[in-house]
Amino acid sequence: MNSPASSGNSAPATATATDAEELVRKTLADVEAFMAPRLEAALRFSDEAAPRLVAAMKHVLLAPGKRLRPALALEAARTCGGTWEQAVPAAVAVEMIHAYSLVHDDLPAMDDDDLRRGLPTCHRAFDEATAILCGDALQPLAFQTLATGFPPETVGEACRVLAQAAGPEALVGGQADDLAAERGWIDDVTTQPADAQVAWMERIHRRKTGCLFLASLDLGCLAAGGDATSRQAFADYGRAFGLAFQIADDLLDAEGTEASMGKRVGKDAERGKLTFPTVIGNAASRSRAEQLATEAATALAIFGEPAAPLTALARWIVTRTS
Ligand code: GRG
Repeated sequence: MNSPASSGNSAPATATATDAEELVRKTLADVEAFMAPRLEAALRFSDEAAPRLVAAMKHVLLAPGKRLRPALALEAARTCGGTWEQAVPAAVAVEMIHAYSLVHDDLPAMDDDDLRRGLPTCHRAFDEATAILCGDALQPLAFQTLATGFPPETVGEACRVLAQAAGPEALVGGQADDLAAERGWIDDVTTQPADAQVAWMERIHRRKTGCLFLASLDLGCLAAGGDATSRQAFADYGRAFGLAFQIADDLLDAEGTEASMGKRVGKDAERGKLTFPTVIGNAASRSRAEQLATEAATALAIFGEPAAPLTALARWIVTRTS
């Protein structure tokens, strides 16, 4: 299967909410079926790779995640006229960076979690040192995947895009500031006015979560030879998508169950952490997330019908239950 187009995955222009949900369900199921053998293939090594390390990498990378970042990369490629196959290195690489960040985030030194994707976290299933090394190994492997899979004309830009999204101004910087606030290493943000608290949260999440969504879309677009206008449209979609995702994640942490989420919930409240629901309330959070989903959909209007799965996905991330 090259793309969902070949499996009839498209929605009529007048799609109802149920049609849109069905489209997302089918798209994510297609993405999982498409990605599973490719992720597995990406973890085949010579016997120079340590068996316990490889087992840990398989435990985290092949665990049942939603594959949102691969879905964004694959669908961005298809939406701007390419195929899923062209975006495989991008999709595999972003899932590797995401998986590493989850492994390190779950470590005792950070969030200290026991459950991830419905399975014991890496340091629980193996041990702390192996979990650190597992994250360490997934990072360079992501860049090796891009370096091997992208054509010479775009490989440099692809590596730059991912490095920036995973680096100190993005994923790691957002995580570091989040930790600094939680540990009291910086001034207490919770004493500031509500709009300053919202601006703080948006700045954290834009870097910690949003940048990797943006990179997934950008790499998919780049892989398909998308032009500057397409890249800008995906950037606008991605910015709104990322924030909508985070607000929904905060709502799920407040309202979801461990069984449906496959991870511990209620952590934010337990730690007195700033979240959109605690600062602006559940109803305002939900309506902001819905408004962002609309903004995301609008950004992709230039693509017309081919953007239907990404448009539906932006709506689904705010109504999801896991
Ligand atoms: C350790 C450098 C470093 C960064 C960690 C990813 C991350 C940054 C922290 C995870 C903590 C967290 C719950 C963040 C909220 C958003 C998020 C990334 C949720 C997990 O992503 P999903 O829902 O997960 O796409 P699956 O498992 O479905 O892939």
